[in-house]
Amino acid sequence: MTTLSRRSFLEASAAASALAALGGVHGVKQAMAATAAGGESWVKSVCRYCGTGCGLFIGVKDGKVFAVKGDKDNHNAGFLCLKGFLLPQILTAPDRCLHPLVRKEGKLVRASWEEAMSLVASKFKESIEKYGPDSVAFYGSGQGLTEETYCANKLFKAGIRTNNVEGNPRLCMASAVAGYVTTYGKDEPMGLYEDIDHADVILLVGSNTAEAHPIIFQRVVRRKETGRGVKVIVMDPRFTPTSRIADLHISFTPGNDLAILNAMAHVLVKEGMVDEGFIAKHVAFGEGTEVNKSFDDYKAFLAEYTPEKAAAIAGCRPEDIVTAARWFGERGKAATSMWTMGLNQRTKGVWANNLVHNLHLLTGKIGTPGNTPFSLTGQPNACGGVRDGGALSHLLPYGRLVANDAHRAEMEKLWGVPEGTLKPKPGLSTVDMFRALEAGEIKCLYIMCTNPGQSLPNVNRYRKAMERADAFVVVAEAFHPTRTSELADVVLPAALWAEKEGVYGCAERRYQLLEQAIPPAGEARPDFAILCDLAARLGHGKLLPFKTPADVWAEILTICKGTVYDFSGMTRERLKQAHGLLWPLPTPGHPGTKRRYVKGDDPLVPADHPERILFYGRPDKKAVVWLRPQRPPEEVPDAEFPFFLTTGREIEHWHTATMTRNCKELANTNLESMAQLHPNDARKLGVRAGQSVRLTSRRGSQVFRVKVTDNAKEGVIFIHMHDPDRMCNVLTIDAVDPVSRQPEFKVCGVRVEKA
Ligand SMILES: Nc1nc2c(c(=O)[nH]1)N[C@H]1C(S)=C(S)[C@@H](COP(=O)(O)OP(=O)(O)OC[C@H]3O[C@@H](n4cnc5c(=O)[nH]c(N)nc54)[C@H](O)[C@@H]3O)O[C@H]1N2
Ligand SMILES: Nc1nc2c(c(=O)[nH]1)N[C@H]1C(S)=C(S)[C@@H](COP(=O)(O)OP(=O)(O)OC[C@H]3O[C@@H](n4cnc5c(=O)[nH]c(N)nc54)[C@H](O)[C@@H]3O)O[C@H]1N2
Ligand code: SF4
Ligand SMILES: [Mo]
Repeated sequence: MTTLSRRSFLEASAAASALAALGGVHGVKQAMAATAAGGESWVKSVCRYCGTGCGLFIGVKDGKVFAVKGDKDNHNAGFLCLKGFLLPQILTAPDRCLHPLVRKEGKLVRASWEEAMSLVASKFKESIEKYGPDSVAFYGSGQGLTEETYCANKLFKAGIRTNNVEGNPRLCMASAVAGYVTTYGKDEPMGLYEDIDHADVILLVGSNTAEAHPIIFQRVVRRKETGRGVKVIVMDPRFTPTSRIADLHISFTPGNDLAILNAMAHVLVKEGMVDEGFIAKHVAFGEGTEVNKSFDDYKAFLAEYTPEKAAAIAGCRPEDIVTAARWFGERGKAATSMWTMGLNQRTKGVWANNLVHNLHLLTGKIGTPGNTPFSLTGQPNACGGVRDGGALSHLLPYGRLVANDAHRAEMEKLWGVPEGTLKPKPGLSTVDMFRALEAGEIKCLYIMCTNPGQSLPNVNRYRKAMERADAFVVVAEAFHPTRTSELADVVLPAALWAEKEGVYGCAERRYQLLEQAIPPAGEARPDFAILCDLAARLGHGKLLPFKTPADVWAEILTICKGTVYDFSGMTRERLKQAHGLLWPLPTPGHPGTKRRYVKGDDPLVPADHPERILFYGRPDKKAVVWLRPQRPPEEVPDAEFPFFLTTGREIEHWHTATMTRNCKELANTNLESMAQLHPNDARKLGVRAGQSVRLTSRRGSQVFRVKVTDNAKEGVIFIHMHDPDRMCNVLTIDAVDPVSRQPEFKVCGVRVEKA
């Protein structure tokens, strides 16, 4: 047993009391009690990385995190993937940002919190006074805690009075949001992970689940191994690790799966696999933005999407489309579909989402075990903080809209601000926001928990915008330097996962509490505390009067009440006890909701409703099958730029790798972005593995080494997004979906030259 020396006891109690001032000491107290007793303690939390949201326990000894272990009582049944397992290493990384930095004479130099915060406040104040509230903006993240994102949203929309509140979910989930909203009237999936265990056919479209959601993939594999005759269909241009378990893999030219999805619907209708009764009761038909079509109109629309025609457009085999439709549509078989960025990061992303929902609505395969259209969320809190919490430029919390008079009036009342405080016009969406920075219209930008200097499309353009002499850029970051912090005027050191407490909401409407395990490193502060400080300095302290994140949560429970998200029964105490809770959960005694819209499960469906399902999100209580034509991506290869470029992830790294490059097992594994070429393309170009090539698009140029791999599709080059030194986003296109405003990271044209 270790005895605590007087010195370390003093340090420990000083740290604890400093934290008590900032709040969130529950876990710390627990850990310190254990430390004082010489033992180790295990603090309940959630993985920092993907939207799978695996539950885990953080092992603390001597005030340090020494390990994590999976939570057996959570949905992940105790399993974690490698990234999750290696989380402890990020906390003590040599490039942790430990104190504020302020740019002086072109260089970022160490400053006190007081100096940094008073500079930030004075710059924001000056800009607001001189140029108005819309001259400032907030750019947040699906990785921020719910309480943090809520505070930022409230400060900017109700305090500063600008709707310029955005976040990286615009790059990620915006098309899924708009897909759910246009089809069902409200955002967020209706199913849950458990549906995988009941599915007979699993359609993975535009999702490299094996690498991006490993623990969900493991569940898919388990279902395939243990269920009888379970079929997995993968639709991805590339032959990914996910496609290795596929019973059917449809590869096609990027951007053309709208034709395939419509052709699947064509086969379902033609072969009588639709559920006429379900359609009559629960489905409406629409085109454009109007819900004014009939089933017959839809059938006429589908007539031209024969499998042959779709296959010719997409470059796949017609018989594969027929097989996919038959497996999906077979009566009595449960169908779950899951999709991610292959559909969302497209200029036709919302339409692609609608087309997946169409398949479920036509067959009635929705809302029963194993039948669900399930968008996989990318980030650990894109659902909880940004989507549900309404921290995008057009949203207000919990399903409310900026442009809706009644919603604004309701939020003004709830927030106790005068009528007319909230502006009716949506703010700028991400790409437009950075263009406004470029144009000098936005003068001050607060960036929190995201690294846009690497992750934006056509990134050099927006890096220049951040570098403008008259732009004041604040970056709250846990590491330095990053490709964004290097451009900042002020860097604020942020406490990291395990160093603060708050709620994350993952893909299946599951909210869970991350407890604090250790004090923040160095002078780092939780984003929550930084935002409260900023609010006070800007004269909006009354709006963020919170002492602890738990205080924020208590307010949030009053804001969600009565909405379709209602989780007002999810008290902090319950979250502490539970291993994740699924909303709606409107009373303290409510068990939570497995399947939304379903009678007997979802508390918002009246118990005496005559049908098994009620799509209460839309005024007519129906879901919409949309007539969405095939359209090509914004930029397709031509003589000058003859290759498709597509970008995405690999299993070892997380986005811009600020965290994963700090794990020794991952640092030397696959961090370098390489141009992944099909062997035939390599031959044609006369290049070999390891040689350097220069890739050029209409926007930029970058040298990469070549990787020759059978995973590639001929004519399509894949580059992962993780490498800060070789950024694929120098090449990507910043064209956006007209509805969701999400950029088309997945498709553009490039040419290749030997370098
Ligand atoms: N290891 C790891 N896991 C992560 C992350 C990470 O950085 N690293 N990030 C998380 C986040 S935020 C997200 S959003 C998710 C993303 O998860 P995924 O979307 O699964 O990952 P991506 O690699 O971006 O893209 C998926 C696939 O889309 C395919 N694709 C390209 N063009 C098309 C097309 O036109 N149609 C179709 N159908 N597919 C196409 C690509 O070939 C690629 O294999 O991952 C999450 N999980
Ligand atoms: N080419 C290409 N580009 C893409 C994509 C793609 O598929 N292809 N995908 C897009 C998608 S889906 C996404 S989600 C984005 C992700 O892009 P980003 O959000 O820019 O990437 P991350 O590396 O996750 O950045 C999170 C940052 O927050 C910091 N951080 C960690 N914890 C904390 C904290 O508690 N507080 C604060 N203040 N900072 C913290 C990390 O160090 C890191 O620098 O990338 C987008 N960009
Ligand atoms: S699957 Fe995602 S949430 Fe689960 S351990 Fe891996 S990275 Fe973390
Ligand atoms: Mo994402």
